[in-house]
Amino acid sequence: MIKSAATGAVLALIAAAAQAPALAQDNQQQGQQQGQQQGQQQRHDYLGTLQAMNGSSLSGMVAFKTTDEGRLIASLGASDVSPGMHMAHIHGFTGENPGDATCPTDDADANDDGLIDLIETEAVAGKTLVPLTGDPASLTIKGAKGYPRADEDGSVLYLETADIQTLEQALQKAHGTPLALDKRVVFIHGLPDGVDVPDSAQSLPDVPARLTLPIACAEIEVKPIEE
Ligand SMILES: [Cu+2]
Repeated sequence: MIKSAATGAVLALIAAAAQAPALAQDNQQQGQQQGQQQGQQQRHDYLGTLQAMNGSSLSGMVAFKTTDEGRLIASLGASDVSPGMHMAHIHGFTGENPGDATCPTDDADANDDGLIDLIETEAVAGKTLVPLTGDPASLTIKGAKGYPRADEDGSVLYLETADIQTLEQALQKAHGTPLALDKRVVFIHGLPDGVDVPDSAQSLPDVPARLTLPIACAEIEVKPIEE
């Protein structure tokens, strides 16, 4: 498998974060440091390859790593992204035993307008669950700070950590569903400025479709991360 620059960058980020307790334990009590052996069985790594949608040429990947300290390290690396902020979230089905969300194929374009809009993804990918922002566990979607931002060269590097227990509790309260990352997908949203979006493209209430149209999707799978 040939790794893109973004893939390499994200793997390096993940490895660095896992080895940097100061970063990984941000906002957490210092006293919770414990031996590497403890909790080893509960650790999982998750990876997903971003597939471009809706005319984007984006490439990249997402990764989630759980740490012995009960933190989730979320990271996203991508290239060929239009400069500026892009909403990005974990999407999936709700309920105690959620079904497996998948990335939409061309068949998802129900109204045949050539775009797969946010609403058209729901049949196969469920709803918006966890924002990739500065505070994922808040589950704040609209107006949240810290969404991934592409630089002038179109590169995105996002890295954030969250307390897994806080996140699980928030998801139970809001959606009655566990985190269950291997049943989820990640979407990156937001077409470039100036792109003509047909009125047929549906969106969230009061949010222009240009901002919510997906530009990439990744199915999350349990995978060992090479370090
Ligand atoms: Cu989303």
